[in-house]
Amino acid sequence: MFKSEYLNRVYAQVEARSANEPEFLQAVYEVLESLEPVVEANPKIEANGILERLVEPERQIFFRVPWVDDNGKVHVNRGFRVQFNSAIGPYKGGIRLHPSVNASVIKFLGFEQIFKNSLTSLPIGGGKGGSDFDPKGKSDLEIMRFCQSFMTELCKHIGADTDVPAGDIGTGAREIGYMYGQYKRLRNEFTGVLTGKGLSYGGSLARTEATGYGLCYFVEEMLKCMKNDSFKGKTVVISGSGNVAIYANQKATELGGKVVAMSDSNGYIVDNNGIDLAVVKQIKEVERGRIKEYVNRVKGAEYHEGCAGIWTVKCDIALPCATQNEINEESAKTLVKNGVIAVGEGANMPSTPEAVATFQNAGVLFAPAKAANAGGVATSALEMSQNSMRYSWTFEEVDAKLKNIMINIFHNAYNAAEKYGQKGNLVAGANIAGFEKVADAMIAQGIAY
Ligand code: NDP
Ligand code: 2IT
Repeated sequence: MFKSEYLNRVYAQVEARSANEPEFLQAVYEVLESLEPVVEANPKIEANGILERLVEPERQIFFRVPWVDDNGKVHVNRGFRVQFNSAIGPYKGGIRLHPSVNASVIKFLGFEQIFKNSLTSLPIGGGKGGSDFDPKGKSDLEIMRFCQSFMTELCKHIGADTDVPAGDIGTGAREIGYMYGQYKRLRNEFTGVLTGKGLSYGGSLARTEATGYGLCYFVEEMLKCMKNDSFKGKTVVISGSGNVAIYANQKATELGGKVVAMSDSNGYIVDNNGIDLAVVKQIKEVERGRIKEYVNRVKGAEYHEGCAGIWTVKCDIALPCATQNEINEESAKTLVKNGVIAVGEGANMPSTPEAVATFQNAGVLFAPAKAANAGGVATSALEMSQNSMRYSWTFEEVDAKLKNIMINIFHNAYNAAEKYGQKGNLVAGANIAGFEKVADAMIAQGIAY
């Protein structure tokens, strides 16, 4: 529990209301813990009920998504959009399509998005959405029918100045295209209502690469400033083999690292010569296949069943880029024993609280998700700017802005931690730096009586 009576009261209420939402409780607890010194130093936070308001979404929309498969059978999934906080801009956050999606998962993601989006320094509020629909094994037409049905309801609640969804697990360019087409049809509007769009209809160059690239820019800056080191010559392990993992691999390699392992939800591959990313891209992006196929195409590579085993592969830098709670205490201890020097979270909340503590106590540099993976949403906000201007920047222009944003996020998080007596603790620093701007805006905008 916390030292502050106020924090205990706020958390007790969240626990009572969300007893069966473990991921949401986990995310809230971590932020409240970081904010303890800020709340003590600034009585306006309690006086304005900032934390009670922050932990309760402004609006939650849960809806039925009926769709028909290729055999004419009717299916019903559940759709979610949680509009968490609009103090500093329109709600902004991805759409996750995965069978594990439920209210707890969407709420933890939406809650974290508030602070992440604030850290980007761009004007975007926090939101998240998704469905328990499983895209695996579905035909293109089934995906299209699902996306159209999903958007038929979602379109009533979003808009370019209200709420701007984007990709996440299971939602990439194909799904965004189908959703955008349906929104346009229903509303007769060509606006920047979604980001991660295709380049031919308003997408931004470098958005596809942004999360993975941004993660590596952040980790490179962290290594430089906190250890006088870099990616050069380092062995890197990256979990996942989706959008974030692929472009993290590309940038880590470009910066001089050697990526020796990647995974999907079934298992992981190890290639001590350095993973051939063109082969991974062909399997995952073009064929939508399984990662184990890699060993049939690249000599000397190994495949192991079970995705958690990837953390037993010896490395200097670990970049979890798959999903929440994928690194537990045991995996963290194994990474530390094997000499890991830095961990950068590409996925959202991939390390359990015990894993985070293990890394921090061992002196491993730890880049938390809210800060380290903010490059994706930052570039989404750049896509929104370009759509508003009806203009587009070059790849180099967007990439340069992204790099600058990531470097600034590192320094803002580092400085905030130092200011509150927690030098080097980027978890605390990211939560505090993200929070301060949102709290200021909430105080300035008053409370509706
Ligand atoms: P993708 O759908 O492109 O890829 C997800 C990858 O993670 C796949 O390799 C998938 O394996 C694996 N994975 C998914 N769920 C699980 C699971 N339950 N257990 C083990 N492995 C799993 O998603 P993204 O790359 O876009 O997202 C990855 C992470 O990054 C997520 O946490 C997301 O929230 C976060 N993120 C994404 C951003 C973006 O711009 N896309 C921005 C910021 C964060 P399989 O194919 O077997 O399912
Ligand atoms: O978790 C995330 O930040 C994302 N999935 C990206 C959100 C966005 O709006 O680009």
